[in-house]
Amino acid sequence: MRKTLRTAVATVMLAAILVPAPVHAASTTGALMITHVRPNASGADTVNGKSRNLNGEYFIVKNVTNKTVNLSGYVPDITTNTYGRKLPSYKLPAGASVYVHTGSGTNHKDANGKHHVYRGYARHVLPNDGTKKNPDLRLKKPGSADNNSATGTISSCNWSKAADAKTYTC
Ligand SMILES: [Ca+2]
Ligand SMILES: [Ca+2]
Ligand SMILES: [Ca+2]
Repeated sequence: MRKTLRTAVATVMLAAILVPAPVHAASTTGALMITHVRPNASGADTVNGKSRNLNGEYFIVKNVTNKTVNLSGYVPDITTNTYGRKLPSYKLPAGASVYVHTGSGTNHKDANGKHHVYRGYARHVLPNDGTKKNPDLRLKKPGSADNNSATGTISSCNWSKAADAKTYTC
């Protein structure tokens, strides 16, 4: 009996060791969670003084609830600046994820079932070098200020130096 228990305990401990713990673990205290980020859009950010591929810079937000959530009013707070725009009105279905693009476009669901919303900036806003801050991006509940503080935060994401066209897990 004792030996069986010991074996069981040893097995559980071994299993715990063998399951790799994720380095990052996205989390949220609200309905929406930042799961991924691509801070450094593919290709040169600027060519001849003009910003390029603004929509190649994005982060991904997931509705972790079992009902539709409107993104309206949620505040992405990039912790190195204070010009964060609220998310637009867009109904994100239960369990679905949305790409939040930096540039302009029409909010929509694509042919592969992926959702996209656009923030309408004329330049890149997510820092390619995220070594100075931790976290680099917070998602705050509606009514919050983009003041680089933690107040109102439901989910956050941190990165360091972002490679070109690389997507990071939050
Ligand atoms: Ca960037
Ligand atoms: Ca900010
Ligand atoms: Ca960072």
